Amino acid sequence: MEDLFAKARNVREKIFGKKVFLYGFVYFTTWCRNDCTFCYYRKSNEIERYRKDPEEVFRLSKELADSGVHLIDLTMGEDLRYYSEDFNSLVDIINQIKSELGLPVMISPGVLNGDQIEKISKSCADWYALYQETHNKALFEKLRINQSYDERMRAKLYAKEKGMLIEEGIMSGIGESYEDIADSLIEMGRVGASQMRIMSFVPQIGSPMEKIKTPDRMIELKAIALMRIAYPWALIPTSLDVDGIAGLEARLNAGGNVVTSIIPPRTGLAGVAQNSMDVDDGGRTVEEVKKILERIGLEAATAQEYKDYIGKLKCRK
Ligand code: SAM
Ligand code: MD0
Ligand code: SF4
Repeated sequence: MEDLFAKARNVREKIFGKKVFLYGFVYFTTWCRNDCTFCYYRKSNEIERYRKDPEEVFRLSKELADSGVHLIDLTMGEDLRYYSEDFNSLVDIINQIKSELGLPVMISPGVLNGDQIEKISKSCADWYALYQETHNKALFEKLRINQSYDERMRAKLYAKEKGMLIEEGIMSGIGESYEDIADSLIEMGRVGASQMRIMSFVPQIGSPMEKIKTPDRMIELKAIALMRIAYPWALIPTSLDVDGIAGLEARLNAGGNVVTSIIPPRTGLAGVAQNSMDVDDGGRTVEEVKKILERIGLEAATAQEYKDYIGKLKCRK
């Protein structure tokens, strides 16, 4: 395993040197029309929810930008309020972040239709993140119940056709086989994902998968290393949303190069897989991440270096 991780770090070093990118995470509405079996925010779960207004979304994004992140990831449950207003306020907020903060934007809105994707791509959002979770269709149907595998895939491919970069992702510990993971690694390349991720499943209180055990982290780490070796140029997240700040070092040592799910403390914002871990005590901040980067001989890139890199990714599509 150590040889595998060392090889992955070596491949990363050739392309990215010591530089690591940092993403701010703004989960701006936790209302959702779907019932994904693995998710805390599924509509059947009786939990406290919030919906942040546009002024607050901007204020939180600015706080993240000021703290030094390189991108703002605007994430939402499939909140019907946004569908009914045809995503106008999301488009406004993307424009405001791009023009006033000067940072690239990722949106993670769930499945959108063609018109909605066109509208968002015209707003110049850089990334569309939409994870299949698995590329085994039978398993997908058990997890994302009453959702269409093909529709989800089509949305992602259409966003790419419209000029956006796309992120694809899977989970480990959801009933997949090793062969399924291998298929997914191939598929993530085939669909043309510029960013690709794996996250270990974390059981959620009140959900149908509450009693399923969280998987051995070695599966996630091996998959990170294999993605790095197979796709040297890829952006590969090391998410703070699975094991918090304590899990960062191992994921970076496996070859990841983007720290995601940086969340400003004490603002009422939640994570997804870990809705509160390390949030309010300031564990998921640029400051804490930089301490770890320094300890293992890596460093945060600059915002300009990030923009230059995604410029190159757009050309290689
Ligand atoms: N609602 C949108 C959607 O589902 O595409 C946007 C949210 S999306 C970023 C949430 C992602 O977090 C899921 O696609 C899944 O990969 C991950 N996730 C959700 N619940 C999780 C859990 N319990 N454990 C690990 N990852 C989880
Ligand atoms: C993360 N909590 O990066 C976020 C989320 C959505 N694009 C990403 C899963 O871990
Ligand atoms: Fe909704 Fe996304 Fe959670 Fe599924 S994963 S229930 S679509 S927030």
